[in-house]
Amino acid sequence: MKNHSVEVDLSAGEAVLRFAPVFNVAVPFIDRHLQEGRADKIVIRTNRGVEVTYAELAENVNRCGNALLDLGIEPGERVIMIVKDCAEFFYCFWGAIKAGLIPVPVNTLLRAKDYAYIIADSGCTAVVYSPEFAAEVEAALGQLAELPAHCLCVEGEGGSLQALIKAASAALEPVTATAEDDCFWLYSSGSTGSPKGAVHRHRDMVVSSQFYGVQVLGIQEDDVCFSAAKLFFAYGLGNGMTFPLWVGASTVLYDARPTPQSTFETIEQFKPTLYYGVPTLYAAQLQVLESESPDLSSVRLCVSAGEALPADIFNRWQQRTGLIILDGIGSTELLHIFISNRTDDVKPGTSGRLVPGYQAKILNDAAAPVAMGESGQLWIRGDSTARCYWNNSEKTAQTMVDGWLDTGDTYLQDREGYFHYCGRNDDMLKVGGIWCSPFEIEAKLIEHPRVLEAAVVGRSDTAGLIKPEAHIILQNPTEAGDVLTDELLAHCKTGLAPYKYPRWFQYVAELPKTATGKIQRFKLRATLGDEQPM
Ligand code: 3UK
Repeated sequence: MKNHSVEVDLSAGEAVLRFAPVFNVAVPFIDRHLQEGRADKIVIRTNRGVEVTYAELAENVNRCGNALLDLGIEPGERVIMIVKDCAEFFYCFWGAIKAGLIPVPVNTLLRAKDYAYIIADSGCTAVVYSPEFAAEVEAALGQLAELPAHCLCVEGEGGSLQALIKAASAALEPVTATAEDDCFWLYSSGSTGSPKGAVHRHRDMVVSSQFYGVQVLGIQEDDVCFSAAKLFFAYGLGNGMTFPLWVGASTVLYDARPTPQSTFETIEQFKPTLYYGVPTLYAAQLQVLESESPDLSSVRLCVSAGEALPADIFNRWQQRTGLIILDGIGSTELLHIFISNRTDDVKPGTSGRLVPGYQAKILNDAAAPVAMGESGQLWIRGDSTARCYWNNSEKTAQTMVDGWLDTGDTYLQDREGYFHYCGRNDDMLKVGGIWCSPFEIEAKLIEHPRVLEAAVVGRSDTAGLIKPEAHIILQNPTEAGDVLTDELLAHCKTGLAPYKYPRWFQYVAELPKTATGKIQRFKLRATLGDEQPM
């Protein structure tokens, strides 16, 4: 086989992927399009009016790879990317991979404390950030004992990544690698609040693009993708970057916070065929649809992931727009969606059936398979699974066993083969599709001088979506009331990522605990929301 090529063999029914012994994944995703005649096709359009062709993409990927090498970054070293959705995200991510460096895209909504942890944990050589995040990044650097060798702002005069890209050579040979070699990392939040770096290999983006992108979404060259979920999230990375690049399609990038309004405007302006959101955004968009009728006629299919999509949201969206939302479950560790509904096979309120290329087993507490229709812990096997967690052999050994990955989710499979989500096995919450640790919010609340103890649990809002609720014991119970709630809210909003503040505050006299003093969060969990969240 030609170096850096991959064969998709469809003869056996299910696709089999064969990778050339020498394989750098930047070649099939970037350079291949020039050989296949797409040089002049526009691949990226942004809300700032930027348009990038496949030829310009390949050239800037080379320039950026060279710019990073020119700084003295060595093969295998990490480049942390705190970068908004923009063309430079592509240049940096793929330039690093082509040059043998490890790009690590990070959630841009995090705070200085989180960045300080990730920078130190990754042992990165460089941090690249968009100017919007400069304050948090600079504060993070101020908290570190040892600074990374390079910190680069993407934009700006002299010394910025953009300036280095312009000045660097446009010729770069792909570093020799194999499909099994480490390629990029993604951080996922752990229940103790410390994020874990999932180490992904060169083959992983090919596997998710082919099995989910091509075989489930049916993505083709003429599709136009728009992901409201950002590129730093494994979900957005596939939706808005790897899937379109795999088939020579194009993508629309929006670099600010996705609101229902901005999302509808982007759809009207750029006419995507594939639209990817999260349940919270679909719920908010449905509210706007009560009074407005944006033109969504370009869209052939909508996708949802990150948290379970309630059947009610699916039904209302279909009634209002005539479009199907395909719900599927994915994870950072598996890179993308491994159980999904299909365009011709949807069961609203379920995650659907297995994606080709993946296997599932549902185990009881004794690690034995449950009977059909019973719930248990969902384990998944597939070729896009991370090799390990960086620097965390204990967590790796617990979660990744004989090629199987413990998703941390409780699921049941019904007689027709559909998988039903039944909740997490830990206390972690998904809020707007993004991880949220109750421990982290509790720690923030307890910092406040008026708070004696706090327990945070997930509670469903009126749309059936989970948000954090705080149960609080005060130093002085007579202070309970709206004034204090406003003060605690303001306290949480500084120092915590913006989606992490509690939406309800309950002042209580005591918290349910085990004999050993551990808070029994399950006893606090309310299932039905009757009050509007804040
Ligand atoms: C939960 C869902 C029910 C579930 C992701 C698509 O969400 C992604 O990755 P994360 O690592 O979180 C994984 C966890 O999120 N979850 C995700 N989707 C669903 N629960 N229904 C769903 N449809 O707890 C899972 O273990 O942030 C989603 C593609 C790539 C991804 N990384």
